[in-house]
Amino acid sequence: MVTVEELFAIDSLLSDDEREIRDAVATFANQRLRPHIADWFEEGTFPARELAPQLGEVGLLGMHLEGYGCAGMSATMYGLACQELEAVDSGVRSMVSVQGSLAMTAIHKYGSEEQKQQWLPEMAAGRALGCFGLTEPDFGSNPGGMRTRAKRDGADWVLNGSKMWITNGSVADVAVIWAQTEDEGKQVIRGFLVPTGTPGFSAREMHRKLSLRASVTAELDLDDVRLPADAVLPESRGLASPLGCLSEARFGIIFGALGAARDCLASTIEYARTREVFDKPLAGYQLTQAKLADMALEFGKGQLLALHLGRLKDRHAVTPEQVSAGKLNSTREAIKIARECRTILGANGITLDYPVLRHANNLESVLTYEGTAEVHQLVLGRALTDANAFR
Ligand code: TGC
Ligand code: FAD
Repeated sequence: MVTVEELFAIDSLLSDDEREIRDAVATFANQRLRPHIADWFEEGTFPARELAPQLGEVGLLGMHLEGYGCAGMSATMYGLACQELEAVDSGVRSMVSVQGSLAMTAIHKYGSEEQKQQWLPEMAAGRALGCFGLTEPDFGSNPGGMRTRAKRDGADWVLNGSKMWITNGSVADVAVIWAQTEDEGKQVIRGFLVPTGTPGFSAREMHRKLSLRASVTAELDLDDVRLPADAVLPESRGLASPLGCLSEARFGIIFGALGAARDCLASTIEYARTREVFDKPLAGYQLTQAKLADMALEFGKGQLLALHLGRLKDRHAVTPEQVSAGKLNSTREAIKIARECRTILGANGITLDYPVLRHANNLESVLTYEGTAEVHQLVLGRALTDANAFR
């Protein structure tokens, strides 16, 4: 018997260092997170602040960034780490993605030296948490239409607006807020670092989620939030700035979503081998085997694509369209795998005793955030035809 990873000899494509990092993250995730995840999901809680220093100690926060206390690992290593975290739960990977790929990356790419020195070492250690406020109630897929405004008042900036669906929003110390500014008479989107204790900033945790329950999601309100001149990320200019951060987080999801799929497959195969129906194990029926074979094939193809994109990214040669292709493929196939696995588990599949429906429900969010599946189809369609079908 082989695992789905052994079937495709995935380990043979990794270096010793890559396997070592992956295994260390898997050990951490299985020992510290997996025993609690079903309870966190059921309760709709995630102890982000308690876990952050532990994730920081393992080097998982801003793992792919250089300097400022960050681990400076390769893109492929970061992807493999995301996969092990998401094999436990998409909420865990989400917390790490938002901290490292979004909030820290925004500061690393577009911040001043003072901003980097102030925030990055604390965030890498998990002593400070960040969030990334791009989406608004009326502007999700089309963030370029955002209504949040930052206006000059003397040397200060004054921010007004609201953000929605913001991961880590109500537990963050600093919010990276994207806002429209007036620059020489032209509207330009820029990023601002908003310490969450600033008067006029408020965050309200969102409840009643049926997906990503082990993750903090919040609405943010900015009501005349007055910030000093140096709160702006000086190198941020235009929608390309937040989108540049999204490319980093989307890359992590290419690997991550396959971790959830792999976990579904592993628990389903184990179940099918022991569950007896009509007097023999479910695994011995052709219909079950056809399902497992097709799912394993999609997992393997997705994993090979993820590694190919990781290698391209490590050579600084990956394009946003290639990242879109990977994000679309991994999330779409992972959710199909999770739902198909659920059928094999029968009624047991609808409980939290097995990870399968939890993963499937989480993957609804993963399919939607960081660009919906349709947005990535349109990105690929535009690249293939030169025709923009967004508008
Ligand atoms: P468009 O004209 O296509 O682009 C505007 C400028 O941005 C550049 N660009 C990119 N740069 C870097 N990386 C990318 N992926 C980029 N995509 C585009 C582009 O070259 C252009 O640059 P310039 O210099 O010419 O100005 O803009 P558009 O308004 O037509 O929109 C394109 C579209 C729809 C693809 C984009 O708006 C989009 O990606 N929408 C989806 C929004 C999204 O993904 N939101 C995610 C919010 S964060 C989140 O969900 C966190 S979830 C938690 C977790 O990660 O776990
Ligand atoms: P909409 O944009 O309203 O889309 C609705 C439907 O219309 C989708 O099917 C979409 O594909 C489709 N659609 C949109 N445009 C087109 C088009 N041109 N042609 C055809 N179909 C189209 N955002 C942040 O900024 N920071 C975060 O930390 C964050 N965390 C999140 C956490 C969770 C759990 C979730 C669920 C979301 C999070 N988001 C975050 C928001 C997320 O990025 C958005 O939900 C996503 O970008 C989609 O926006 P929307 O929900 O407004 O959907």
